[in-house]
Amino acid sequence: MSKSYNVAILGATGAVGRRMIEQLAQSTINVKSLKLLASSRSAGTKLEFKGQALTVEETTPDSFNGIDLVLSSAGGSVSKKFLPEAVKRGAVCVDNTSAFRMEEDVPLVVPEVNPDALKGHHGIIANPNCSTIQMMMALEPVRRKFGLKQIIVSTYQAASGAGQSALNEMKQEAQDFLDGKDMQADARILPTKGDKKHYPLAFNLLPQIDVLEDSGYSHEEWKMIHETKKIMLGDMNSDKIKVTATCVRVPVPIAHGESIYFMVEDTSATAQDIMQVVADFPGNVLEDDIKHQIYPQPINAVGKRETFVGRIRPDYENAGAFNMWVVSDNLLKGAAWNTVEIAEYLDKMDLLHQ
Ligand code: NAP
Ligand code: 3JM
Repeated sequence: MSKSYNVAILGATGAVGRRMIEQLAQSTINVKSLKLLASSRSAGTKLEFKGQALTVEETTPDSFNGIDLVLSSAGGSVSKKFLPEAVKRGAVCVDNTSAFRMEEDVPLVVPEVNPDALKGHHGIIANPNCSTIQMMMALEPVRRKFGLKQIIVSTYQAASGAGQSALNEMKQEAQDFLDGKDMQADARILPTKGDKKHYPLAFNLLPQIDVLEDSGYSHEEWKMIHETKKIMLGDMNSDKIKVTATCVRVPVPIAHGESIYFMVEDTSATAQDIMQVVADFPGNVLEDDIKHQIYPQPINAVGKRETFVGRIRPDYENAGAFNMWVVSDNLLKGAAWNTVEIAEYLDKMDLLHQ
């Protein structure tokens, strides 16, 4: 008989939090009780878990009394404020935000890729950024078999990655555009909430995700580079794999796309070999049949836990280099499902305790 747990979801009313409730209901985790936490704004809201209506509560440090497992997705500052309180009270926290990802004693985990990193946890486990996760799923099987020297990635990131309010904003802009109205006035959140200027996303592309840094890169690009090194090599600053990224927000509601150019160490690898290892990796679906125009598309990935990979082809001008196209639901494998899957691994590995 597996253990049962008192679980709390922090940020339960958000785009990710609502999917955490769904994914937890479908998981192998034996839930003794579930507490739904958010801010005072949505305290009193009722949400359903396994057919039962639960009332959302305002979060306070004492919300975590008696909780074994916290699934957290309410933004970095909320995690920084509350997760140490939850850990103090004995809970294990799986955090979806970037708050703790780069701390040395915090494992950064994609369960199919580096499950053993969970063994070193001290109460907090970080879920990587959505764009990093799907890239790790596509490239880890390649790294294991052929070695990886370099990754050059351009992302095509869905509006929902910036939260429910960003998705609503894009839909309003699209409506206004079609009605012949000015859509500039609707832009209040994107490219990123805290920044000085806001631009419409509907019928547009925004090459800024998260804040822009003095280096010239956006913080999202920085995350992809350093999270990749921490997950694949155990060192966020390793130079063993060179990584660079361009992150772009596109007017797609859900599911991120990525165009990935990569170089392997074993130059005898063929595109067929790459397809084989990608297809054999658990959690991946190879959709690569150019004769029949089969390739991954966001509209087909929505609601799925898998990572979809296609358009795998060699760079005929550069031995050992390839291109691929990767799509996954940013709210599921990129966030809620990867978090719940980490909790399933912690349970199975008997690590759901401090
Ligand atoms: P969202 O739709 O805006 O939802 C935000 C959630 O946080 C809501 O439940 C909100 O509750 C809650 N919240 C806000 N301030 C709070 C506070 N002071 N105390 C308690 N709860 C508070 O955003 P989302 O898309 O679900 O994303 C949430 C967070 O998850 C992001 O900020 C990000 O850090 C992380 N995330 C990670 C990934 C990833 O790549 N792994 C992807 C997406 C998001 P109210 O209803 O009360 O406002
Ligand atoms: C994805 O702290 C915040 O306001 C959230 C910003 C955010 C993050 C983050 O940095 O945690 C929005 C969307 C992420 C992420 O996963 O890195």
